[in-house]
Amino acid sequence: MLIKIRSSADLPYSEVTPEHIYRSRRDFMKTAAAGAVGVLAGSVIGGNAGVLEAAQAGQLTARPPAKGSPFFGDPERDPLNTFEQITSYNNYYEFGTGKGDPARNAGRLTTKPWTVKVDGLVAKPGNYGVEDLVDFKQLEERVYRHRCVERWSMVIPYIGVPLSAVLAKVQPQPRAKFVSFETLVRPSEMNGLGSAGLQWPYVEGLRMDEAMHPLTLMAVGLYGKVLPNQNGAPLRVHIPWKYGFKSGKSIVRISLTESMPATTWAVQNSNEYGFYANVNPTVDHPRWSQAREKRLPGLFYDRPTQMFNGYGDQVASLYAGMDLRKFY
Ligand SMILES: Nc1nc2c(c(=O)[nH]1)N[C@H]1C(S)=C(S)[C@@H](COP(=O)(O)O)O[C@H]1N2
Ligand SMILES: [Mo]
Repeated sequence: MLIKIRSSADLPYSEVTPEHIYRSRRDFMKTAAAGAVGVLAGSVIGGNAGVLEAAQAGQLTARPPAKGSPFFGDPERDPLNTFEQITSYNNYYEFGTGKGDPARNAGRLTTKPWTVKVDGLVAKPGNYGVEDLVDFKQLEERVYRHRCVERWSMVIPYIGVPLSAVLAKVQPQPRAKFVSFETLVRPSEMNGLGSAGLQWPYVEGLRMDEAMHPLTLMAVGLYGKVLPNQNGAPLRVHIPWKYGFKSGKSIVRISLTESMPATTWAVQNSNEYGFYANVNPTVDHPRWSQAREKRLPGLFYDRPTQMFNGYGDQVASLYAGMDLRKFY
């Protein structure tokens, strides 16, 4: 069944980086948290001044996270990385394996129009435009820690919707136990396909309860701006308690299945991490310890890695009874 293919040509876009908006908002929150300008924070921040300003500048608008929620993060412990850092140090092997390669090479990627094929165990399979899957009037900001299996980490203010809201549109059948995300393979625009040593397409996936978890985000932007190509435009998932490789970029297919999908990294390096790949300081990579991490732009592995990347309160129950060493 074909639903509809709509062009993404009307996706909002702007070159302006509203980083100052985000920084001032969060600095403001810090002061507010200290009690100094609580009333002002309640009316101005709660009233979403930063997002309004961004809207006037032609940016994506999004509901900011409530202070104290897991979506807000901890500005003291986890200050935001800059837009420059987040968009110049990337893993996106389709554009090369160097950290600067995606920023250098992903500019040629065409993201409009964009079609996502939804298939498998869903009531509404079909080809969807981005705006058919993501309600741009319901965007939320989520400040998430991002932890790569290589031990570097960042703090990123993503914009998106819960993946559960995307799945609600296509209606998984009760038999669906897993969801997988296949990402773009387009040799005419991707220069790194031949040299990365990976099999394409890049496929990652989640168990259904992981996919439906409120932390799991379908991201379409960051820093209030449409997602830069090197970060996975026009849409990528982000699962903040898992190693970064689980968060596939530039998604072109979403499949619902009864059996566990074969995912790129589990197939590629079956001796390293399995399907779940939850951040776990006690399970080392075969070639390095995961006990510590390097928070960019720092140079040293001086931060203790947090179990589930610090999101254990929210997600540990998903894995009750599972063998941590075997599956994480
Ligand atoms: N399609 C695709 N998705 C991908 C990757 C990739 O190489 N190709 N790299 C993964 C890895 S290893 C990480 S750490 C994150 C990096 O996301 P970022 O560059 O936006 O921070 O993307 C993940 N998603
Ligand atoms: Mo990664």
